[in-house]
Amino acid sequence: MKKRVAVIGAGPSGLSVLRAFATARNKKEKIPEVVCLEKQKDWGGQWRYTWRVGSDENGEPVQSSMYRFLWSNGPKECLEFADYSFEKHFGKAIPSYPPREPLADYILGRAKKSRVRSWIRFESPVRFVQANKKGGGFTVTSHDHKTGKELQEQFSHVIVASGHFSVPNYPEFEGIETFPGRVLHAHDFRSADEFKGQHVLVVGASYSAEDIGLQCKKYGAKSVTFTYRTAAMGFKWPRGMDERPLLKKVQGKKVTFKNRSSKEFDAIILCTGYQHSFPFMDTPLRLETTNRLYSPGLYKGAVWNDNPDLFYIGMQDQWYTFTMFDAEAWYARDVIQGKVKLPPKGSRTRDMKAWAAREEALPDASAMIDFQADYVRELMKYTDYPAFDIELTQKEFKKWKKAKSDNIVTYRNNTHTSPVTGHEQPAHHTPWWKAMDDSMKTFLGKR
Ligand code: FAD
Ligand code: NA7
Repeated sequence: MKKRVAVIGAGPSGLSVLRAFATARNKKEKIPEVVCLEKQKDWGGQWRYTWRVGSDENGEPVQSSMYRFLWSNGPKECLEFADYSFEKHFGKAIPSYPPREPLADYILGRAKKSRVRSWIRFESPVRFVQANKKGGGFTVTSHDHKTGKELQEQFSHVIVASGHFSVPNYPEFEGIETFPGRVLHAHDFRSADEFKGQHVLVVGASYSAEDIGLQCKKYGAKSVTFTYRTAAMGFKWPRGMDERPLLKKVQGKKVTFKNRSSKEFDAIILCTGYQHSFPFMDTPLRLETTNRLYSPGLYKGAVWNDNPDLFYIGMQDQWYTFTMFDAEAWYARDVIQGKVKLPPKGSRTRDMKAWAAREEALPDASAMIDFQADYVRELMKYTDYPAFDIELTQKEFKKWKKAKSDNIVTYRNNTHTSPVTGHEQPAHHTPWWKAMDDSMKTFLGKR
């Protein structure tokens, strides 16, 4: 079968794949036809903010879980593209924790320079991917919303880059149906100022809970109470914020917790994570996993071990993001290009088991950071993805973790050093807690 590659999704992971092929093309390598099928009207994935919740204009499920006033929750230096620095994009060094808009501008800035937009078919959700019974390759069925037609096409390779922070995990709690206020999942949270003057209950103890809770307080909620299943986040929260064990039952406005305390709330926000959901993949090709650092079934975290013409990009729990997607994309590209030869299935399985066993034994966050850094290093060994100072990013991640535990409100005022240019980045003109305007103009300008 002639090589022809389908990429599902034009978010950061899909764009990394397109960049990888464009880089090979620019080096005069012969590359196959690449067709990126994207369900939305435009590129950017999660970073394409929408006011919509539920369905988009075509009736497709809304992808983005991002909200107004979202600022990077980690130092941008730890996600910086090795082949396209922030300084190159903005023409100057910028503070380490940008809001969504400048970050989206950076991601799309590289995509535009890659000259790959013509490879993307927008408003084309993939409905089904099936391995062909004879002759190899895949039959990919997609729907073209512009023509209203369904399309069946043949591809030698499929790369799934459809993200995994869009399908909410909704737990059930006794009596929650009697709650008179708003109950929403983080996926549908759009603006913290909606909760001004309210007593807000946030369920969950991870990134979304931490950030959405803080946002609500920053924009005027009267109080924010977090409720955790396994362990409290344990930060030193500003006044009016506290953490309690998991809620036990809801009776109207009153919520009772496992430690028998109770409180009345005006709104409940479920920050209870997301499901990896690939209903469009035929069962033998479907990744089934929770949010973990080494996804089962994926050799080198990216190649479907049972059929190595299929790849999944960006499916891990993420410390590293864009750099890791790049490392995976370059690796997948070179497998497809025949430059990286895969070992037989038995050795691949052994390699996967070793990584999974290492993941199981990780004692703490610092070890997880090192694990994922080693994973990125491992992939980079095989390709020409440009070198960058990974060791520095490990240090910067740990500095960030410490700063958060020292003070959850001020960590975003810190500065970090770029692993690409080696330059320390400047401080922002306004402390994050006081920075209410998250527009790119204000962020990049002077106060
Ligand atoms: P996505 O961004 O989800 O993109 C997937 C793309 O696939 C979308 O364009 C979607 O429309 C498309 N798609 C899905 N299904 C189909 C289909 N069937 N057919 C065709 N197309 C399809 N990361 C950071 O580095 N820093 C941060 O500060 C940060 N903050 C975050 C805050 C929130 C609230 C969330 C949810 C995530 C955050 N992340 C952050 C992580 C974020 O997920 C990644 O940065 C990145 O967006 C992942 O890229 P992706 O391409 O894998 O997935
Ligand atoms: P995560 O990191 O997957 O965290 C999900 C949280 O939800 C976690 O604290 C879970 O508790 C909690 N959870 C899940 N199910 C339940 C039930 N049934 N009851 C109570 N609590 C529950 O998702 P996030 O949305 O925080 O982060 C995902 C991405 O979005 C991340 O990359 C960010 O950058 C933004 P646990 O601790 O497992 O007991």
